[in-house]
Amino acid sequence: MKPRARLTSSWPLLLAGLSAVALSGCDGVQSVLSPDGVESERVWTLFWVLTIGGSVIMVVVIILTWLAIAIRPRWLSTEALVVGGGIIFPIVTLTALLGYGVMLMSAAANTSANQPALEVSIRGEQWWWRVTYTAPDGTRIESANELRIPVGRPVRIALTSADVIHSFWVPRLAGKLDMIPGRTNVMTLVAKQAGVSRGQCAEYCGGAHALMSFYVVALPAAEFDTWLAKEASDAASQTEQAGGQMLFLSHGCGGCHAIRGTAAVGRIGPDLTHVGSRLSLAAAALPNDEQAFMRWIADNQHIKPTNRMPPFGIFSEAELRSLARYLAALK
Ligand code: HEC
Ligand SMILES: [Cu+2]
Repeated sequence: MKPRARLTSSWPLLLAGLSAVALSGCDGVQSVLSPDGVESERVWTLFWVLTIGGSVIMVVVIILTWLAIAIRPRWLSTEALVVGGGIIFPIVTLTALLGYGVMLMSAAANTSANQPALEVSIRGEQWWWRVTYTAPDGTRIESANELRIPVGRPVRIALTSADVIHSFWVPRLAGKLDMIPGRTNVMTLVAKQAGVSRGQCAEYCGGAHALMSFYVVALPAAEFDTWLAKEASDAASQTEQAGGQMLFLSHGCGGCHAIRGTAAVGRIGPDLTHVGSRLSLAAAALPNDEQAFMRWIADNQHIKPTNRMPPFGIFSEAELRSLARYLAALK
């Protein structure tokens, strides 16, 4: 009996440990509980109002139930208490909460910032994100798998899908919004401070759904403008990477990928013009370094099963390395 006694006595400790582990997941780049945007702060407020309010009511109900069973006071069975607590109280509370929730969530996203929104369109594709910015002069700048936004300025994101239903969700910035084929859903968000947050497709969309993520980088406004101008430019020509570029152009990569400023103009896969400057590869499936480029090209079906790029087993180690060097240098 002894071991069991010891086990029982360590339960509280075990539970505390487990909840610490579980709660540590609530902090960080993809957490609703550390909001970084105007919209997500509203979600956070509503979450706590409902959680705390609901908990208080539950505790009161438990106490009343215990009273009813153990002590059976007379006042507990009066009609006034049954009607008041069972009908009037729920109707009033739920109506008030509904009104509060609707009011809170429908508050215009960009009331605080009186400047024109940055227009971005994001298209969900199995299993990555096509991101297109509209520059101040109206030109469209294509990128992929990462969103950069200016701090404090509203960003108006037009969400569409190329195939099935996906869902755009960056918990630290806003609630989720579905990307539905044939429809454009619009989300406006405002980042409150510079930093990196992580988003995830939140609607099951087939094989590699779990590996369809991305990073959002909020930059100070001036830094963002500089970055966008650079993103709009063609890929820098790199004489020292000519070998890698040749391999890219001669093995059909350009049939699916565009690298602006070269003969590669494919539109099936992500635009790679500045792929080396992104935080991750293949929709946050891999870090962004030479090793990852090599692994991705040769073995992507093991890294991200069912993704739409064929693995290229034809390259030698040296060829893979020079391809990787070329791509990593596309900043
Ligand atoms: C049949 C079309 C196709 C061909 C050919 C192709 N790719 Fe891809 N590639 C894709 C698709 C689709 C993705 C997105 C995969 C995903 O993340 O689900 C991708 C992703 C990538 C990525 C990651 C991009 C990012 O935004 O992180 C790199 C790098 C890449 N491909 C390099 C290459 C290279 C190098 C070649 C030639 C050796 C090549 N691709 C050939 C379709 C193709
Ligand atoms: Cu998905």
